[in-house]
Amino acid sequence: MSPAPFDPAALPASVHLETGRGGLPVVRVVGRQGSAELYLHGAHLTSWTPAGGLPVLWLSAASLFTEAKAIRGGVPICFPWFGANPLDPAAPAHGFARLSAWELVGARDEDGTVAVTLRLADSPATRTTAWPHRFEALYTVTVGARLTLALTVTNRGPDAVTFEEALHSYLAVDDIRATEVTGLEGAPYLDQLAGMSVETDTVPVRFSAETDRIYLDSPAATAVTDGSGRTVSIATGGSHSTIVWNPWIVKAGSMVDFGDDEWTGMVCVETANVRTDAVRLGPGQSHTMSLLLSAIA
Ligand code: TA6
Repeated sequence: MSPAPFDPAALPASVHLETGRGGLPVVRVVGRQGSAELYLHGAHLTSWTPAGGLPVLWLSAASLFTEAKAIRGGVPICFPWFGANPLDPAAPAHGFARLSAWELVGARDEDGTVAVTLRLADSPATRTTAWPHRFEALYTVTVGARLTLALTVTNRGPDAVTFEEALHSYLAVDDIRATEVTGLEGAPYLDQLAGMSVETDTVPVRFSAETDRIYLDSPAATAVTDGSGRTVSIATGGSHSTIVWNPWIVKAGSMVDFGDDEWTGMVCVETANVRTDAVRLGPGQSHTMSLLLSAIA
């Protein structure tokens, strides 16, 4: 059952639907507990700043705000596949969700914490892709002193479906060379830069070159410390994969929407269900994947 049409005039005073960069519609949240920007293009969260704190998400200064391209930074939504599509080499990397126009279907401010819900459902465009299934996705961004992201996918078709998903979070760091990711020690990972070889680290993830790791059946909690004294903790629900990525110098220089020197200021720690952790839903079933970000200065 599709939700009742949402009346943008019913928005709380802390939520504004405006025209953002590139003329793309953006939901701007200015709540007592935190502020954020959420583009309808891709349901793309481009910024979150807890009240009295520093921005937690990284956004490239070279990002292209156009419907033809995913925004670089923030939290892209990868759905219904991760990376290249194995059935269709011409399909967009990381699926169609981050290239789609989502609709605003809900917004509420509860004591300064603001929740905004966007919706995407199958369409003639999605039904001609390598994943042609009937579905509804609801994405709720809850902006406060902490940030909660929750992606609920419902199978609206008559058959079971399997999909991959990732909340591809770009976190701002003081210097990637002084940054470490804890919580994944001892967990096996696929090294995407070494033919998907299976490796294990007994120490926190540290960075001295391009790093691209897929942890399957991964722990539910990680944390990022960047040498500046700030720690960002990531607690997940319904997620069994974690991806850790920094492009380093050469790959950063190869991306038109990524500044050549920006690689030092970001790390991706992605909350996901990919490869053998892909989600399988029977007809009418739903699945929610969530993450909770807390910044501890
Ligand atoms: O999450 C890591 C990754 O799969 C990397 O391999 C790199 O491709 C990154 O995602 C960014 O992908 P994008 O399609 O957004 O340029």
